[in-house]
Amino acid sequence: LTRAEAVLGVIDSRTPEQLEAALRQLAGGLAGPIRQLRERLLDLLAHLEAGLDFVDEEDVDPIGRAALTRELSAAAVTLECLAATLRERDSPAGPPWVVLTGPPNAGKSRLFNALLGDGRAIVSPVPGTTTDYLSAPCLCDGLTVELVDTAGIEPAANMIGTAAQARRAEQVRRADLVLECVPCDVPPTGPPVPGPFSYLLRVATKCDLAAAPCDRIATSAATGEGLDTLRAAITAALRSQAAESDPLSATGARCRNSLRRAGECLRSAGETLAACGDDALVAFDLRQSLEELGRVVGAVVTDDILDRIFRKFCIGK
Ligand SMILES: Nc1nc2c(ncn2[C@@H]2O[C@H](COP(=O)(O)OP(=O)(O)OP(=O)(O)O)[C@@H](O)[C@H]2O)c(=O)[nH]1
Ligand SMILES: [Mg+2]
Repeated sequence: LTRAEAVLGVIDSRTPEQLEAALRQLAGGLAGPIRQLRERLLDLLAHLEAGLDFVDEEDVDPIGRAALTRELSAAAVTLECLAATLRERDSPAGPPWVVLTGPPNAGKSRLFNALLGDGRAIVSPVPGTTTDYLSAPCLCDGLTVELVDTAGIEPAANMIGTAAQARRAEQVRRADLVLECVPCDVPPTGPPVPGPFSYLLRVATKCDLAAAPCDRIATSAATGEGLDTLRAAITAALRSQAAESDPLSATGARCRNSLRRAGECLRSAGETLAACGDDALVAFDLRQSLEELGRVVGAVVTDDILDRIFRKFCIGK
């Protein structure tokens, strides 16, 4: 299943990074190590089940406690490493870049401060206050983004202005998401920023001073109105962007969940073993764990395990 999805990933990839990720997955990626781990757990389960179901058979040697504990904890460690690899592979190079832009005096810097909850940017009624850009990590609805305040868009009057506009343009180019900030009583006039829809959010500022327009996200850095809505909109736009642009993200999420559940089952198996040592209960947890791993590599547990019991112990021959 992971390989089939990786083939789809190769076809769908739109950037060299996506192609590389898809090719890596196609070349084995996670499927290989997960299959190996699954093999070890299947062996373990075969031993346990054989001990439970075929106690009278002479060639069945029930697995010892110490060996079982050792195997379970080794498998749990391997699983943790796999999950860590997946987390690393899935996380992009850095936090999403969210850039405030708009005309001078629009209230960008005050909004920047309000979203961060501090006063690091200079705010003043004089247009052209911000020249260098400022950036800081900002927590939006559980997602950390890098929030960037920039100079207001205006024709450069001197060398400082030219440098400020160049820096602003560079930040907008680099942005994953642009917040176009315009006071709520002024219609946004600038040309729409190029890029996909989720690249731009239109924000109305200073909504405490005039009635809020309905087609923009209405905010007031003075009263705090609309800031939560803006935070939620930032997170939603970035999440929809990620889902659109990464054809492998669905596979990643699916694998992550299954690996997490498989790990939980193994931990539970270890705890059961330590608490009461009931093989049937340990086997139950192991089976659950295998089912989760099987989901990742697209295999069926029941047939596999039966096949192994009969192959290994020659029962019924
Ligand atoms: N009433 C009110 N005033 C605001 C609000 N946001 C900003 N202001 C005021 O508007 C003026 C400009 O605010 P800034 O945040 O410095 O504007 P800016 O967009 O960063 O301006 P430049 O850096 O010059 O491009 C300041 O006097 C702010 O106090 C708001 O939500 N409500
Ligand atoms: Mg400013």
